[in-house]
Amino acid sequence: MAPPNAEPVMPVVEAESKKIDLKQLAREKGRYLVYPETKYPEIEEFEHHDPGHRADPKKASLYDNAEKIFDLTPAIGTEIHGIQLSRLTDQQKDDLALMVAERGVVFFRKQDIDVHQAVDLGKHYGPLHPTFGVPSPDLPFVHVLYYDTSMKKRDFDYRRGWHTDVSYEKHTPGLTMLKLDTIPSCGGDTLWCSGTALYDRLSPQMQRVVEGLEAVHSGQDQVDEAIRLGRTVRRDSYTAVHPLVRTHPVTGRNALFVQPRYTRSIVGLDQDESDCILNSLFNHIISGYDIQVRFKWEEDSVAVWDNRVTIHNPIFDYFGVGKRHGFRITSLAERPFLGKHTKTKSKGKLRENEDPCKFN
Ligand SMILES: O=C(O)CCC(=O)C(=O)O
Ligand SMILES: [Fe+2]
Repeated sequence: MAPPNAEPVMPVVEAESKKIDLKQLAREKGRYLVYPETKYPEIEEFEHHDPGHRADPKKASLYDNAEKIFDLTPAIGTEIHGIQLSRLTDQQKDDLALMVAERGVVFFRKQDIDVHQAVDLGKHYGPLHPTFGVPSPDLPFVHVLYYDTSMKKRDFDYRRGWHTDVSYEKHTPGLTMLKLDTIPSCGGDTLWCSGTALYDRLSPQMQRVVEGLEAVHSGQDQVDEAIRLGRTVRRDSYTAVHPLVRTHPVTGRNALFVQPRYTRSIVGLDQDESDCILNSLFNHIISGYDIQVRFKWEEDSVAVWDNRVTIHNPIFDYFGVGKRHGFRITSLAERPFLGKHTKTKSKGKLRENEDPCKFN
């Protein structure tokens, strides 16, 4: 482990890194991840300019060039055929940001994008989130997923697997992409739930209750795990306070922003009161079958989701079946805020929240 007072250094820029083929690495070396002894500074505050603001509302750059675009469920999930993420024009990148904001998650198949191109694409959407367990020290923003048959099936409470990525950060992720290049013969699907639909279907009274609340999100269990395994703890703080309802800056829609993985407690309530509200909201996610999509991966599929308006849950049913490998690139967006004027689908028009816009 690095000494506790090691100087934090900013992760280096990937442009200078050597080309690396992760699929080949996974095939030849197995679990190839490294855990560099590097400390990172706190993620600095920044102003987020969402590329979705530059999008064409019709997203013609995608519709006019794809072979096929179709929705997987009414509430969430769209699949695009005939477009390579490795060759998007700037307009297509911006239109994709809007489509992902509106549909929650967008899927692509047979993608040739490599990890270096994915890092470049991710930077279009915001600063990248540095992670633990990387392919090499000069690829600090590449979150690797690797599981094979040597790994023991864990007892896992799937209800608690629902999460939005790294919500313990002050700036939480917006557009996030995951490519899987190796998949087991069956199993390993991933579920996404629409946070927008979760908010919309709360009663107006409950919407007002949750709109007035903030929650503590914590990644302390990841820190504890790093300490247990003797790895460097990258930063000092893994806790943030966020509103329970956040507004998407481009669509103006509100989304429920809690999940069992990282949301710990509601500010100002005692633990019993907080548990009562949070458990009820977690059940709202778990039982929302009609506002979830379940994706069956193929080799070289890519999922692109907006972590501001979705909650996801990987299904670990494939231990003993085969290897599953890929990488995730996570672009940070604005600090979560509850806007003053927001759109609700149920009413189909602008509604003014009673609370002032205190999170901006
Ligand atoms: O394994 C998966 O399908 C998703 C894992 C996950 O939660 C992520 O990459 O953010
Ligand atoms: Fe995740």
